[in-house]
Amino acid sequence: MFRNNVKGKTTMKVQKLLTFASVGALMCGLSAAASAADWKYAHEEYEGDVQDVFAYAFKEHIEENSDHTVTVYRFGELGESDDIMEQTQNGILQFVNQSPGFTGSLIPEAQIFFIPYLLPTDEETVLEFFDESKAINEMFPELYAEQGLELLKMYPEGEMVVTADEPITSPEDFENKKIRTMTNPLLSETYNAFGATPTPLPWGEVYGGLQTGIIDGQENPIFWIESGGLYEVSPHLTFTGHGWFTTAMMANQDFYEGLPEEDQALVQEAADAAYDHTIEHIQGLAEESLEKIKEDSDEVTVTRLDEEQIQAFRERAPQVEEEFLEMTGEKGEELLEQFKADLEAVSED
Ligand code: 6CS
Repeated sequence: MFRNNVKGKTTMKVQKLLTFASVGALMCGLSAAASAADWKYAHEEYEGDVQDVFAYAFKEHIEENSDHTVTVYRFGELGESDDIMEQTQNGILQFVNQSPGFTGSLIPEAQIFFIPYLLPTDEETVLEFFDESKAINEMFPELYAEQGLELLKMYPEGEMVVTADEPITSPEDFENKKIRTMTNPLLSETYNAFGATPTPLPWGEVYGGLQTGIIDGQENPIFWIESGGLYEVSPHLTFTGHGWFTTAMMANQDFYEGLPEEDQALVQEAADAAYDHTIEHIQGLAEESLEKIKEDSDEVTVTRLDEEQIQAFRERAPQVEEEFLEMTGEKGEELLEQFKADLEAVSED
């Protein structure tokens, strides 16, 4: 893992140079790559993390069932999340995994995942929702298609947990706290509503920001708090129950539509296989990661908000929902309605 926080130490300058060099190399190899059918796939995480597990399961399925190969690029190899999305839209990469946390400016409706307390905390219900939701499986593909992207899967990575320099039990505790958010406007609204000062930053600046006190906290799933060593520099963990880290895996649509039918089917099957494998992988992952954190640090505290404490945050959710509707108009309203209907359907079982 990246205990020494490679991303924190790598200066932006060096990272940009690396990105430039790597993208240049990709472009030079582009025509050869197309005929050799070596598909390039970038994601936002590190070796063994959830998006990496998905990517390697996808690669394995493709390579076991065809002559094609898949080259996987992890965080930092080709730049930040925004860079790999741009490279995919430009056709330099064929596949990308980008979390809606960074897709907000491109597809404002993808910010729906940041309306707090919309998704339940119960893992089984959430997994059933992703499997069966019309909003996820039918409406989102249309929204991504408008941006030249063939959405192959959306999947949850884990429940969001807040880490900070002090335990957070109420909106008052968030006062004057600079909380790092992924770079989408609605997530800033959520933390505004929660009483904090939202500070949108790309991932590469988070560990260093916490270490130097530029930010006072952040949110992420437990596996990432563990694998990134975030608890070392932000040791007070609070389960607020307000949402899940969700992500999306997709292809450049021109590339996908240009594939022969059998290759399109192969890609769909590989995405299905990777999804099943990843869903299995995430079950129990948060508990395991929390154990590792507790074993490694005496400083860490874990706070699970009770119903009354949660209520103080939950009652601030409607203003974020309103903001979402303002940002997304009719399309967002339709999506939200379907999202809620799909949630109700799985919650009733
Ligand atoms: O907080 C972030 O920016 C990162 N969190 C996760 C779980 N995956 C990738 C993302 O960049």
